[in-house]
Amino acid sequence: MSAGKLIITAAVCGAEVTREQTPYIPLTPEEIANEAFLSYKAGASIIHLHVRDKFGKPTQDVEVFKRVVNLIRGKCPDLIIQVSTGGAVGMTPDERVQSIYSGAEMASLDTGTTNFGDDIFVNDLPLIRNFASKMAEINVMPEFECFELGHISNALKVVKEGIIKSHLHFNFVLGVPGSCPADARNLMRMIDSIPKEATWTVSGIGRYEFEMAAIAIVMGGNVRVGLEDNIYLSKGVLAKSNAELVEKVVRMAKELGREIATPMDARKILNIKVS
Ligand code: KMH
Ligand code: ZN
Repeated sequence: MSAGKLIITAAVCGAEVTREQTPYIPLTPEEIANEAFLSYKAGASIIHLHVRDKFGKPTQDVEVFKRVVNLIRGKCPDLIIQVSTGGAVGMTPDERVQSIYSGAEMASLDTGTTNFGDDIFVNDLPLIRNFASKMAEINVMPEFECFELGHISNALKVVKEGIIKSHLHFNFVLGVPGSCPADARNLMRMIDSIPKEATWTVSGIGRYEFEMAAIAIVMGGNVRVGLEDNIYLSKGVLAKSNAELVEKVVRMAKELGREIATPMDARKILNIKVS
């Protein structure tokens, strides 16, 4: 099978990871933008973006998002910025959706409710439709975040309802405690459930990050890595930067004969114009 270029997404910060878990998690706008830059230099073409407040806690404040989006654009204008509308568990929908008004061209759209460790991450259909309509209104492209097989059905339902007109791009998030386990058969089932013209990426959580990446590289999918999903470069070795995680995927892809997409390549594949 000849696969196209590999889009690498770097999820540089997330909402949950703390300095106690790793000293390398970026928290301030400058640190987050710098990690985005280093990831871009390493081969990432999309940044999945969460931001933190001045105490290092997750926030969806649009002003903070705007600040980080502008800082990133200043360093790497062609990089695709995908803001999170997932935020953190317990945030209200209104709070979560603010991020789409930050000037980014893409946003995550979580298409179903799931257990999330001890918590429940709530994404019912009215919320999904609401976020999808708001994104469509301002031409922000969604990436469907699917933690379970049924989340693909929800995404396709919203597409069928005509709310989404953009290219269909899925992210299979596998290995969140309490949600769908990260294994090859589960991933295959998800790949088989999306339309032929859609593209997909995989986020293997924790120690599954590189295992899932390897499968995506050979199956013609795309890969998300980053400290949001996994803080280790290898067993017991903390990644000192998101760039180290991206570099590892680049090495794996090279060994397996897959070329890395530049941000402009990724824009072409996903049909996203330069902002
Ligand atoms: N922080 C998680 C509860 C997303 O960015 O869209 C949700 C999340 C998904 O990270
Ligand atoms: Zn996220």
